Amino acid sequence: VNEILESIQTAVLKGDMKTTQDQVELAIGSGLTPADILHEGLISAMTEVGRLFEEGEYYVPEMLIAARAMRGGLAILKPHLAETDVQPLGKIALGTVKGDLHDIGKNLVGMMLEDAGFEIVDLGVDVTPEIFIEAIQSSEIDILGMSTLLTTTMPLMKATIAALVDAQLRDQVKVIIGGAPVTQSYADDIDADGYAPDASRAASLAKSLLN
Ligand code: B1M
Repeated sequence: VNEILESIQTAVLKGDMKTTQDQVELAIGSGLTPADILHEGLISAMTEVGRLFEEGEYYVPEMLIAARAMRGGLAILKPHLAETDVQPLGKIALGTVKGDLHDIGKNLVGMMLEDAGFEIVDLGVDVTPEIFIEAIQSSEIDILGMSTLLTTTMPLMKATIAALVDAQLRDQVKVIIGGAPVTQSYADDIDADGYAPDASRAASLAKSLLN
């Protein structure tokens, strides 16, 4: 791995936001692609954080400061991830489901969707089915996007789709889902319209669903 990417990883692992941001700037200046900086620098560091947590070497506070550093790095990278200017394609309400506070992946998906030309209504984290429904009722949402990182909160995706059916809103929106434990077969099981394994594929999925 490139030296700068390695120092990005180290900085995120240490939870050192300042160095993460400096190294991301340096990486951009050195001509590394934003996609490489994102995947091989920032995201791979978070994967390592997850591994260290599983092994009991990191605890929640270490995960939190690593997440903070990652978000700091993402903020620097964001303008560089933008694709070419495109017409607004539609409106997407995005949230992490009830019981789940993870938002780095969701935010990244939001950024990519925005860059792909969608308008994003970010509902935040710990979003109940009722809040998703209110969002659809209060503005013209084309796509509802749900994220979750916890196996224990995956059923909330199914519950939200059931609530949409009950509120007779299911036909008004496309539903897309994602997050580390989510799979295409889970999306099929709960009658979601689509699943994407990462942020850039979430953007192409959203485009294809509205075409
Ligand atoms: Co938590 N955590 N965490 N955590 N955390 C995981 C998810 C875990 C896998 C760690 C582990 O054990 N290895 C584990 C879940 C185990 C499981 O359920 N199977 C876990 C746990 C257990 C917990 C707590 C329960 C810990 C505790 O308190 N005992 C707790 C839960 C709190 C809660 O939510 N109620 C908890 C807390 C936290 C922090 C708050 C400390 C922090 C989150 C900070 C934040 O988000 N603001 C945190 C972090 C940072 C992680 C890890 C290390 C990193 C997650 C991340 O940001 N990844 C994570 C381990 C890991 O994933 N390696 C872990 C980077 C991000 C870019 O990837 O989110 O997967 P990801 O998003 C991707 C794709 O999934 C996809 O695109 C994104 C970009 O490409 N995607 C979508 C995501 N959403 C999408 C939506 C779409 C489409 C694609 O369409 C709408």
